Amino acid sequence: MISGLTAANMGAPDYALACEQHQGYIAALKECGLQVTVLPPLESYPDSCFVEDVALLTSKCAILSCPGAPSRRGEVQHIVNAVAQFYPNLEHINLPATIEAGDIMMVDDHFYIGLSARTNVQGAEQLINILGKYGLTGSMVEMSELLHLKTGVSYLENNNLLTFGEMHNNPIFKQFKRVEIDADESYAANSVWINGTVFVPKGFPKALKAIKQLGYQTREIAMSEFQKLDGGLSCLSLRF
Ligand code: CIR
Repeated sequence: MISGLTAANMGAPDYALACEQHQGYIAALKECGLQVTVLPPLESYPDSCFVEDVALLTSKCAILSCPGAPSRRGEVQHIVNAVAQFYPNLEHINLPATIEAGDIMMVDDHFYIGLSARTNVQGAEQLINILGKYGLTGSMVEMSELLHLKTGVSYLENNNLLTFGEMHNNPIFKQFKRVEIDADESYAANSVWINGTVFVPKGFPKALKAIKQLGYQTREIAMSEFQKLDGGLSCLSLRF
């Protein structure tokens, strides 16, 4: 990440506060009309709260990822049953392809796939092939500065994108209305549209104002402890 305040210099997360923030996140999703399945903790995989990275849930199928971080690969097998409850069509990404779904941004039936340190070209190619079987499409996005694609870009529906850093002037996004998030609020570039309300991490007033100016209802979500682990707001859930 390239903003001044990074996970590396924010200190260790407070576990009790992280649990409280996780409960707040779940409550906010429910209050916006979602049914929420909460998975049991996986103590042997400390990054497993970032469930977004291990699966891509589309309108037609679910695709289990193959994380680029070796320490996270074992998380995938633990989410299969939960995903299978909702999806008869389960697909898999297989090594040497790697992909983390934080690198995938859905815009209707199209999926932008960031080529990051975690997601390689083979991963993107396997994913695009799978999507094609279901009438969905994908395209690759070059990137060099961010952990995941959605660290720096979020689709808020209605052709609106939040962008940060290298994503702002990327020509692949030129057809969107792009709202640039300042470097000192870069963490808020990962905000999430939930049934018409945009969830924005708490504590980023310029980003919040810009999103309100787009005409959205907003809801601030306390995320400080997950930010310390490089986890964005979208990462804590799989939404479909
Ligand atoms: C990791 O490095 O994998 C976790 N500490 C953070 C993952 C955050 N996930 C995301 O941005 N989609």
